[in-house]
Amino acid sequence: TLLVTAATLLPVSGYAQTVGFSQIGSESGWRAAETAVTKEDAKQEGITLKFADAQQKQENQIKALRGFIAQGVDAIFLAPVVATGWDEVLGEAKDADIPVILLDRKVDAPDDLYMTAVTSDTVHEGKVAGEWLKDAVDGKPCNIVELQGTTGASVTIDRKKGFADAIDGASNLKIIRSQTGDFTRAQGKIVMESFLKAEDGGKDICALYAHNDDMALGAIQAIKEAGLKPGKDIKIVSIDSVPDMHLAIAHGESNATVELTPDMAGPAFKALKAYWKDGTMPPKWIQTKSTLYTQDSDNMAAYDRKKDLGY
Ligand code: GYE
Repeated sequence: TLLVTAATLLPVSGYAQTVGFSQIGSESGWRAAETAVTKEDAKQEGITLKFADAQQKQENQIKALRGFIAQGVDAIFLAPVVATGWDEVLGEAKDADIPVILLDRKVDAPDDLYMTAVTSDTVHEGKVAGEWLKDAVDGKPCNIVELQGTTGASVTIDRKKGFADAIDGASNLKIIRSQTGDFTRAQGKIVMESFLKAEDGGKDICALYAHNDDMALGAIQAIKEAGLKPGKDIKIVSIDSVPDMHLAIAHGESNATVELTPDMAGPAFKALKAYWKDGTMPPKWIQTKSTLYTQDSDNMAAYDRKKDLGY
């Protein structure tokens, strides 16, 4: 009925809306920044944010979502660690009339189970990385090692595919090893060490593609310890554009990174406010920008800008 609609849509003035945010964890600098920015955005908007850190586990995210539903929050933000296995709990949120907005990763679930997804074009990011490398090697033969993100995450699947598509048909480029480093610096280093060991101390490796900067930063450490020069002996391209990566690029120890904003919550709050005001539904995908930085870019300016953002 109209009455019910008005009650669900229009916040009574002076009544603070509450949003529950199920965050994956803090595996990367990018994610820590996303958490910080989301908390700040909520403050700016006068929205109460209930924050739950899932320590990388989907079961913890499902528990958090059920908790938010039981508490009767006005909306839920979900950064889904993996793509599958969400139908049931998203159905429960839907039955409780609580809109869910996905942040930074997508789910394999019918799209009526969530209001919108705020993400960058993660296939495109992989493509940009692959095209950068294709240009950089300029037809020369190049053996590539790949550090994948968390297994089963939409971003991992997409960034792998985008990169593979970009180098498809370039017979000089070959991915010789590909393994997950779980989006962390520590795992990036460990897996790169095993790649180096397996490939004659790294002599047969021409380039590294890492699905995020943190893994690349760990790998840089491993490459140095193996007595090679990261960014020179082994070209490096990754994704996120965290401050430490801008420093590494400025120092010639890495070559390129694709930037995505950690402010996924900004567009999400905007969509929610429009919905609460008059029922406006956002599109199913709100796309944020991706930009390539290389050694020719002003990396120190980017570094300073990020520090201002509170990275
Ligand atoms: O690139 C990576 C993080 O889902 C877009 O997750 C996000 C990715 C980000 O751990 O650093």
